Amino acid sequence: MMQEIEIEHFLTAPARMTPEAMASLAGASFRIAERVPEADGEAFDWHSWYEAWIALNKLEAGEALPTHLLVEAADTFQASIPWEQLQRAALVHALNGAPLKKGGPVRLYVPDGSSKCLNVKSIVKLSLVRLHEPDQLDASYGFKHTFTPADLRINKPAKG
Ligand SMILES: Nc1nc2c(c(=O)[nH]1)N[C@H]1C(S)=C(S)[C@@H](COP(=O)(O)O)O[C@H]1N2
Ligand SMILES: [Mo]
Repeated sequence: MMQEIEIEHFLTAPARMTPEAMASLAGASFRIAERVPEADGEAFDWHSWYEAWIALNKLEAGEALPTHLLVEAADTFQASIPWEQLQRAALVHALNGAPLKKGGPVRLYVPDGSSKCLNVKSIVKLSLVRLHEPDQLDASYGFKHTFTPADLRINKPAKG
């Protein structure tokens, strides 16, 4: 079964889309090498997708404008990207007409991004958010800290 990407926007209910559905909503596909020479695969433009998605959800572009895109990957890597850095961003969804084997179901490239580390692979969730705290405004990335209930019990200081 085709893997779905979770999509959240601060004004809508969470939704899910396959890479194919996202690409067809965005319209035109192009070779990612046109924007990132060393990269390979078929991509669609982030803003083409976003504008079509806004229309589909009957949102008014102005009031729906996010400040950041939060990207979460299958390996718990995640990135928070300021909207202005997404100018030429694109999502790779296929390689030679087939779903991505490596870095799939979709991989983000951010040619205008402040770091190559923002090129998140194996995306499972995209959240379109509004962030306002000064310490949240810059781009950031890294592995999410995840603690199981068992870890928390072990790490809890002993009473005494
Ligand atoms: N899912 C996921 N995406 C990721 C990473 C990761 O660890 N997991 N590393 C990031 C970092 S730190 C870099 S520098 C680039 C490396 O991309 P490359 O393997 O195409 O060189 O991928 C980014 N995307
Ligand atoms: Mo990196």
